[in-house]
Amino acid sequence: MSDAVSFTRDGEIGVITVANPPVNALSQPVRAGLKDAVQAGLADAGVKAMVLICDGATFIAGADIREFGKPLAAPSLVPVIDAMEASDKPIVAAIHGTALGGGLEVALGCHYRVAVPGARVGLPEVNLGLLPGAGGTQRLPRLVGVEKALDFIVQGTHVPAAEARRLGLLDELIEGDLKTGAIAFARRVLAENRGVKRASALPVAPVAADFFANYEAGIARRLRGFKAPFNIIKAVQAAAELPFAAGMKREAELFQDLMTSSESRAQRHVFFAEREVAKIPGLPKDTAQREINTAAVIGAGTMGGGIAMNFANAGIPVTLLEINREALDRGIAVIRKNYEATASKGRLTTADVEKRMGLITPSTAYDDIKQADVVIEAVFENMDIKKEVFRTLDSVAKPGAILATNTSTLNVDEIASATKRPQDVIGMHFFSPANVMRLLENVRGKQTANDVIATVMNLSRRIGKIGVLVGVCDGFVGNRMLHQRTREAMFLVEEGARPEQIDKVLYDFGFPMGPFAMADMAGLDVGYKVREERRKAGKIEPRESLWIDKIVEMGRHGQKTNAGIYRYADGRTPLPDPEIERLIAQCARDAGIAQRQISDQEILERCLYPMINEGAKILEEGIAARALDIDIIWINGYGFPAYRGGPMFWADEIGLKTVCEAYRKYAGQFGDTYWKPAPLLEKLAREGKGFYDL
Ligand code: 3H9
Repeated sequence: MSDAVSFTRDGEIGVITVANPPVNALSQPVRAGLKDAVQAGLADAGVKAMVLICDGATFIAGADIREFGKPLAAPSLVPVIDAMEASDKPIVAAIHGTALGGGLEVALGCHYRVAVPGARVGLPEVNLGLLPGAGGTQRLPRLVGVEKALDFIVQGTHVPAAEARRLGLLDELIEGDLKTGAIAFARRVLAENRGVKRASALPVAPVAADFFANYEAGIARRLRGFKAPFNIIKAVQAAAELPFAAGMKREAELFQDLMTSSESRAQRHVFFAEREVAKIPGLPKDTAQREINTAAVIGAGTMGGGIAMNFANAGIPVTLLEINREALDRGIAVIRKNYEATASKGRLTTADVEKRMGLITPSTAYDDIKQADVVIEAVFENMDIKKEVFRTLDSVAKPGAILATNTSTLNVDEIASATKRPQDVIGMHFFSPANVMRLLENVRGKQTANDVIATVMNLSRRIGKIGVLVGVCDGFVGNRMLHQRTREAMFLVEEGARPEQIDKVLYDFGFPMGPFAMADMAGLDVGYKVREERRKAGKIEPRESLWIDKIVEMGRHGQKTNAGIYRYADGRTPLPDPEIERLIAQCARDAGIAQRQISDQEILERCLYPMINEGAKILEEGIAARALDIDIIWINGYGFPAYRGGPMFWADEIGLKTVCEAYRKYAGQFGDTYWKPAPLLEKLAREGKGFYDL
């Protein structure tokens, strides 16, 4: 056998044990070991049945993703599973932790499956831009039916054992010791002469002729741009229409098609990047952490309320502080309404709602937050107000409490300077709606202590967020790059592109909506106020685009006033408005700009390349430590399509030379005020390298 797989005996039951930490992935030694173990069991006349079980925290969590993209060392997984299924001695998969992807496919190749109640099973390959390529698309429909199998594989969720048992995917749930229970189950199979139950031999229950076309139509909009869900439908259709062997062949072709696709390359990159962001360069893994048992949030507005919900959801008691009693009551009512809406969709029980509400303590007195381990300020975005709050926090918070600001634009160091403990101050920039959006930009100040950073990064994970560490600068990483896109989009409109054309180009690229539809949704008055402040502070842009401000001055603030850049007949569908078209044309004339036809390609380049260039500056300045930090921010906070891997990964895919050449072209056309490539971008392009070669 191999070190990764062992074979022992418990009387007439052969026990195959996989031990390949951390997640028992199906690396080559595991595949080879499984093959040998089954052969050993078959060769041993004393063995009548076998149990497959795993050491460590989990059952096999899938193929070894690190082996992808390279030639696969033999044996490949399919023949290993086929050999297991072909065994005439029953094999029982004993599942704990998670049986995922290739891991579940191994279990589906076994004749029986038992699991501890806390186990979860799933075929999450879709999240890596793949499909289950070791028989999952062929065996699962035979066990649970076509529709359930499709939902299971297209959604890629980790399904709890009890539900998997109901679906018919598991044969039994084992309370108590899994190994003992699984061996007892195998003995029962023998005693009752149940024989081998091969999933591949089961028929597939027929579905309506238009079932697959309808299924595809049902997901087409939501999953546009992703390739894997559509290949999955084809593979499951093959299971329904072809004999098992032919279906397996089709599955292999569709799997290979995905494996070599740019979409899967990007999604695999995202899988590792999401884990990598938690590892901070220069911050030792064993950095001590502060204990976080209680939290407080200052400000019960939309943001503060959403932030408090994250703590309650994670079971951490949180005090929500708001000086104004009415605002506090309103904030608490909104939180309750949010929870009740979730409960009405069946995603929370009434008891859960009460439990979470019970974890949120409303307060109007700073005295009540004296004992909080972490305090997050979410008050109005104004430096003087924030400083005032931090001065107060400095005087009331217990020593060692982490003092965080949710600012999205202001200088964290300046906020920290209002305290005598800048080492305890950090930014925690949540994205709206704060209880939904996964991204958390954690902003390290000049003096933020290492243990504060380590604690906040870990806390992000505890409250279900993906925390990315960034440094202090105007707009941090996300908004600083977004600013570039917004500026060019406004210029493009002035030069003759229609707002709806720009929105469509970015929507088709894969963003959930275009910048102008988004601006109308967020409210145009917000950006207006920011620009006003900037102008008052004397920060005048070399080229100012005034048309949006004119729209705001007409009282059109976006969706909430039923009119903004677009008009809204039904309150939410953006419709182009001839009045706005005339206004834009007039603004262009006033600015001496001749309007022209603008190609979709120019729109894409001018909206996205400046973001990449800004990303290069952000890396040069050390505001983000790695390109992957930027990519994870954009995917989780701004809807950059995961199947393109994030702006920096995408830039590497198209080649930095291409980006640089476009910069030169636009500098020739518009001057280099906004079209000067960052030194890092130029250097990498010259060297034929990408951001991920750094
Ligand atoms: C597949 O199976 C294809 C087949 O259908 C077809 C074959 C022909 N491989 O997430 P964690 C690493 S596709 C390699 O932090 P958790 C991970 O990078 C696969 N490495 O832990 C991390 O490394 P590090 C289908 C893997 O407890 C460490 O393990 N399966 C793999 O929060 C710990 O991971 C999946 O998509 C892997 N498959 O969550 C499952 N998985 O410490 C993917 C993890 O160096 N995995 N690593 O940063 C997961 O969903 C979670 O890791 C799991 C544990 C739930 C298992």
